[in-house]
Amino acid sequence: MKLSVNTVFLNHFLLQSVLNPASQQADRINRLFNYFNIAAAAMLLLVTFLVIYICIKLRGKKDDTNDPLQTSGNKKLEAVMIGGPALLLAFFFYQTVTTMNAVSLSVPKDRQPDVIITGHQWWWEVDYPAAHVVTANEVHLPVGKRLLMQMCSADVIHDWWVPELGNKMDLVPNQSNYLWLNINKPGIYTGACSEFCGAQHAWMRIKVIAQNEGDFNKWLAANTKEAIVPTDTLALKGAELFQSKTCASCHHIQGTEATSNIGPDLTHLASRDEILTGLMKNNESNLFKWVNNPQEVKPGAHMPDFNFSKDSVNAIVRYLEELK
Ligand code: HEC
Ligand SMILES: [Cu+2]
Repeated sequence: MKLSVNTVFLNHFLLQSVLNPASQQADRINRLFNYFNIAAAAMLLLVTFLVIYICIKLRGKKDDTNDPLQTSGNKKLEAVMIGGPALLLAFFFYQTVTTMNAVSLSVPKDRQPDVIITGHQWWWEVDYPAAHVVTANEVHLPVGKRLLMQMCSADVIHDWWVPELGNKMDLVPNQSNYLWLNINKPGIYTGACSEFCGAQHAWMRIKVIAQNEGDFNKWLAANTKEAIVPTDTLALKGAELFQSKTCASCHHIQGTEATSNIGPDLTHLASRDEILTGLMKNNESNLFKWVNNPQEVKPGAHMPDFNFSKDSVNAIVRYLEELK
């Protein structure tokens, strides 16, 4: 288990960079960031040059006994020293305001969000209201469309940040915040909750799967379907246990009596690559570990230990693996 956790962990870190903008919004922010960098580098060079130049040129000579020449009041120099920074400030003020305007436009009254993201301790609920699709943790989004994301929280303040896709947005209880997003190129973009939100904050990772519109629509269509009804006996037993052993009171499986959103939607769990927001690969042995002893896998997670027999866990896992 150690190894699989570590590789997933590394991927999540290595892939995140503000220097690879992949959305229109990230492009704008990145351009502003570059302006600041260029100005700061020029300033550093200028000051360094002046310090060195003055040290060499104006240092005391061997036979100097008098104080150096004292001067004061140089109108031209003062004008440059006040005017220069003032111009720079004005330039950056203008650039910052236009960037903010381009990135965080206000939301027209009748514009419905394309996606509603709800932060939970410690996972993400992902709702596509127009298609009546709800899923969790892996956020599929189409490339080349202007998306409006509504950001909410079910408990405490969380913060959405996927560096390649641009700005952060807080998810605040009893309030909706909005994020505009035009993704430029397909890919997998990772991020993390960026506002400390409790014990497992560090394992509240974000995974955005940006797809061409065709692929995205295929995925969406597959996710509008109800969950598969299992056919083999072990999975059927698992489905029964799922409904009778309180799993159903926290999870949603479309087409069954499980309709709660205290935990992630599991309707198409088996179609996701990872579970527990990136903590583990989604496979039989990891699902077994999780259902068998959630508190050991993700301590503090809001899913209790059940003390199931090994057979019961096997049955449940078989069922979960059928939820394609
Ligand atoms: C008290 C509420 C609660 C109950 C009862 C519960 N769960 Fe959960 N479950 C959660 C929460 C909350 C999470 C998310 C944990 C996290 O990532 O921090 C979760 C996560 C999961 C996941 C991982 C989903 C993903 O995409 O990462 C699976 C699978 C799961 N639960 C299966 C079950 C099964 C099977 C049962 C019954 C044996 C069950 N749960 C009972 C609350 C619950
Ligand atoms: Cu969080």
